[in-house]
Amino acid sequence: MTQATESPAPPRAHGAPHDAGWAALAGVVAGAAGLAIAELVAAVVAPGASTLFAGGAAVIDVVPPWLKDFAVEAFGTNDKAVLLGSMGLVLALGAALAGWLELRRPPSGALLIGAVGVVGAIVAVLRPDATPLWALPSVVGIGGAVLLLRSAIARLRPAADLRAETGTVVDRRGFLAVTGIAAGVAVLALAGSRVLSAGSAAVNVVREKIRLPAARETAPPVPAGADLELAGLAPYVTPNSDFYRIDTALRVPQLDPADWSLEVHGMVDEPFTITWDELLALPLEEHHVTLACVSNSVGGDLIGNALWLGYPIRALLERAKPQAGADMVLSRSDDGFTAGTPLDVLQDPDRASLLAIGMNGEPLPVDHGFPARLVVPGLYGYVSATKWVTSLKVTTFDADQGYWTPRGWSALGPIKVQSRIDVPRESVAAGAVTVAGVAWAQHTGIGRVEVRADDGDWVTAELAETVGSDTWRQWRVSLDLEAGDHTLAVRATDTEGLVQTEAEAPPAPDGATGWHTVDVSVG
Ligand SMILES: Nc1nc2c(c(=O)[nH]1)N[C@H]1C(S)=C(S)[C@@H](COP(=O)(O)O)O[C@H]1N2
Ligand SMILES: [Mo]
Repeated sequence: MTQATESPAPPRAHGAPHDAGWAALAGVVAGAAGLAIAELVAAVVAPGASTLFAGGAAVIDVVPPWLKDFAVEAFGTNDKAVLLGSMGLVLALGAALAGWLELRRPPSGALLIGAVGVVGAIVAVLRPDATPLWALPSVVGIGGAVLLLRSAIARLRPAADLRAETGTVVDRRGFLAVTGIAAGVAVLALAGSRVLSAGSAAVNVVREKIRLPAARETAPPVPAGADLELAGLAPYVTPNSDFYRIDTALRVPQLDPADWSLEVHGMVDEPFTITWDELLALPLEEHHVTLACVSNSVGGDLIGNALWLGYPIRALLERAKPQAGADMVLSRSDDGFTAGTPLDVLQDPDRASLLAIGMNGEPLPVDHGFPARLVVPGLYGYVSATKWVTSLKVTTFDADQGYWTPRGWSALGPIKVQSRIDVPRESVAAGAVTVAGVAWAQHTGIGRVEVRADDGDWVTAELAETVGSDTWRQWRVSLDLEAGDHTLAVRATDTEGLVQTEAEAPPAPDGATGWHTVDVSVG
């Protein structure tokens, strides 16, 4: 024998580097099994209580306005998928680290995973709609992950010790078996939770069966000239499937109208609760209203126009009889979201503020607040448009705050006059170029839209028809453009003469300002 083959393997106190990789893998598999078990328990106990969703919801709640702004701007309505994806990545890295730690220094890996479980349980119990039972998914799931991890790594460790003495690996098979079982648990638990939560699809079945009553007061028909029907120009009425969606709900509330009710209470003489059937029996109204998000950046698309069917909030308040001193209505969603709306705006007889149940001729889509939401012309959604609404509390701005106010957004959110160029967006042929878009100043109305190329003179655009001041308005103008690069700019003026400001402001705290510009190459 040669010298080389005779020398024993160098002694190792801990797992070989090779085992570190296996340990990390076991960490990830055990972690995945734990989260899947938590999903399964949550599907039985309370869907919102899953470690992932409660954790994600908590992250959303603590996100500062600039980050929310950034997320909405960068990912638009995919912001939730991005959030869950990044959480998954962080958790996977943490679980891999836990596996490695457990091999090096037991039980530190198990403690790390356990800590995640404790945080998950605390965060779930602190959700606005939680009960103490909401701790269960994290406790059971992460408990399972800890057991699986300890059991798997324990089988790697003797192997490492033995190798130090003999150079052989003995329990790789046991390790693989435990890790395989953990992977199986993950898959089965996830599948089980999917099957159980398929019950939530039931709300779609209920929704499909609903036939909404006709409005007592129907909306005026949309004038033929309201929609210029140009390719690339946002249609006057936004189809439900294209309507922007913004909310803090990682899991959309699944409310059966049979169990839904709206409580009107607080500083009122006659508090009452109204059920779905009672609401449907009331004289309903239809109104076209353009909803806009405060997070919309200049030129952005977090805005849409729909025909809403509902009952006037004003009438609900009349019945409840607000007391002197009240100046706000705090509306609350089933998922805990709240909006603070000035009481006088909701009582205004000339403003069509609705408790809406219909959107463009169908029941509200689940994502847009089924079975009932608020729609208030002229205010950004975050201070008015509560979806899945279950409570209206008459109160004061001193005593209560809507969800976004302590997070850095203004307590009051009137929509600012704005305009957007939809066409052209890139390149056009030289000559007469049609420039078109939308402009909005809800509840005041658009009086004029002007467009200019580069530093040229402002040219007044032709305004399309509109059903009224509560919706956006399309506009169009023909500009003579020579070949070359040009910057088009638009500015709107409301019917009271207020000109859209050129001063640029970000969405936070009360809505973006500035002129929308588009760079086009003309050839
Ligand atoms: N329950 C609930 N309602 C909510 C929100 C929310 O986060 N939760 N977001 C509000 C905001 S910020 C906006 S802009 C509108 C958007 O309504 P949409 O998703 O139907 O377009 O809903 C409002 N209602
Ligand atoms: Mo919003």
